[in-house]
Amino acid sequence: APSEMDEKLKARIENHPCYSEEAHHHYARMHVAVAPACNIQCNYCNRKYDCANESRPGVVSELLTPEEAAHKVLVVAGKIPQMTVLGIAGPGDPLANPEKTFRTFELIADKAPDIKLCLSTNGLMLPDHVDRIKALNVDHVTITINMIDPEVGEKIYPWVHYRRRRYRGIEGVRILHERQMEGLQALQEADILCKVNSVLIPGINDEHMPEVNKAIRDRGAFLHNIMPLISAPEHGTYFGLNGQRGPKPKELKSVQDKCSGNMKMMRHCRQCRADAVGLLGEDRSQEFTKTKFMEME
Ligand code: CLF
Ligand code: SF4
Repeated sequence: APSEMDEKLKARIENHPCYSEEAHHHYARMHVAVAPACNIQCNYCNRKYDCANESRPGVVSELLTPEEAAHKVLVVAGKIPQMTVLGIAGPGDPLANPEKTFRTFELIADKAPDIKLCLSTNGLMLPDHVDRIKALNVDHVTITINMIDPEVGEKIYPWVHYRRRRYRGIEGVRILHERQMEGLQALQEADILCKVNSVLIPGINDEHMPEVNKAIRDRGAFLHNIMPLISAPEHGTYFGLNGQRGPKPKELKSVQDKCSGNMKMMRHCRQCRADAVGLLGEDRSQEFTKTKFMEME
């Protein structure tokens, strides 16, 4: 029965600050920045900064080795008792750095088995790794899906690097799209919870968003997080295409509202940095820089 399903889902998300709106006041998450490489190019990305698919552009997170990351997680968990979720979300794409990402998860699962593991990806390599994700007990995955129509995608992604070859233009976008849909379906089959992030880019994918919403809903995603493109003129660049601006709050809300009749929308995303620590909306990353946490027990 659907209500029984809802109860089960509720139990699975109730202490995840991103997946449950109520939870974000009481439960904290942290990210460890162990994944520097990326395998696609988004037009809105400036690679000097964190991956904008999950994170706030214009922020440079401190890169850690898996061992340093595991040490940091234990230190933070000892100081912040509400810490329930550990996510890997950059600064590049976690699945473009599979050895680093999975090594980090293994170390943490071994030393702190109560911490839930979470992963955010552009989806290109996801189908190859679903078995490993399942085996490591990662039950929450986020895929950033900005389009389901390669003609829209052509305006967002200039190239995709896949199995040692670079594909430009629509050819690359088609691969990305097929892999995202395949990955989504594989997560559903493996019973791994999936949220979809979409970066809203006015004039590019705003009118297309209800179609994206329908496609992901049909393939089992349970939460849709439509995030604003953030342009950052203070860094000398407008993130995006030919000086593309981010949506106004009203524009964002209107697209979220259009999709909200169909599935649960996330509206409390804080576009965290790849080394974020604490409750959503509080940034304690500076308390736990490498020089500081390496000294802490
Ligand atoms: Fe991190 Fe992302 Fe997991 Fe959350 S953040 S990997 S799902 S644990 Fe959350 Fe931050 Fe928004 Fe991400 S508020 S940017 S949605
Ligand atoms: Fe940049 Fe993230 Fe896009 Fe890679 S996936 S190009 S890191 S925004």
